[in-house]
Amino acid sequence: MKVKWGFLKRLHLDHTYGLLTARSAYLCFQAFNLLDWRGEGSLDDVQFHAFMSIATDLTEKHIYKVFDIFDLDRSGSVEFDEFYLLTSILVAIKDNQGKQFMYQHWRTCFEILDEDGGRTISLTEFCTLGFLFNFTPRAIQNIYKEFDVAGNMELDYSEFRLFVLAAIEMQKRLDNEIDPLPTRIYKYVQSHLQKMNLPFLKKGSEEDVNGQSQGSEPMLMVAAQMVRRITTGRSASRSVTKSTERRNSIALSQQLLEEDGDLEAQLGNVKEEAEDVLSVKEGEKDTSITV
Ligand SMILES: [Ca+2]
Ligand SMILES: [Ca+2]
Repeated sequence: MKVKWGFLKRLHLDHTYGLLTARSAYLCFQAFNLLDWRGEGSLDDVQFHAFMSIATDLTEKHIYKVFDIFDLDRSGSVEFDEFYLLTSILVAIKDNQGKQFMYQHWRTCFEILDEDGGRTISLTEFCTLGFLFNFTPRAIQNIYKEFDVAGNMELDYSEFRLFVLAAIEMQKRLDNEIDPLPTRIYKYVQSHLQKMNLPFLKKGSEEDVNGQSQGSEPMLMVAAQMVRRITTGRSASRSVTKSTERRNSIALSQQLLEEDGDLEAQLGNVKEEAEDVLSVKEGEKDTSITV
């Protein structure tokens, strides 16, 4: 599940408690009131669907599933407390803190996943609802292999608790192992430049992925330029030029966008850094590239 609504990007969780900050909770309440246009203090399935289709990339089938799950008191509608819980999860996922959220609210998450209320989470339940926390079916299979101690394809409280503890440890390890974001983007751009045999990639720059040395400057420029183009949403047609470098970089950014939809989100995070780089470059040289 991907959170795509700009409004939710303004909301954040308090790190200590894993709940919406006061300001975020206020905004959440305002959003709820807007959606609840009849003023009934609850959202019906249609209003809920409208919200979820703006906020996420879930299919209609999944959205109605989420509606059923979050209607915790089975009232046939989603009240503010239920909406608040859902929003907290969406914000956690948006901030890549889904597992942290599970850790902090493991009992609530257990109850969400335990759809039939039987006090265990069956493999089927996990598979049906795992998309909420972005677990792939394969990951879920592995979870059961490792944490279903009793071997009955059900996770009870203690098995689930063990799994959540392990997941958070795994997440920490992953976070430490993964390169910082700008480096990853430079690597990504670099590999594409090489694949496309672009002429302006100077020899000897292949090893340098941090954009520090003279040799990698063109690559850095392209990355910065690409970030700027994507994040400002300007069309390629406005940037047509005779410059080979510029044409190549436009082609490259389009190709990157087609190949990796997630890149757009990743690139948004380094926009400022990239713009700094670009403005320095523009100040230094007459041959600057503007988009
Ligand atoms: Ca309800
Ligand atoms: Ca169950």
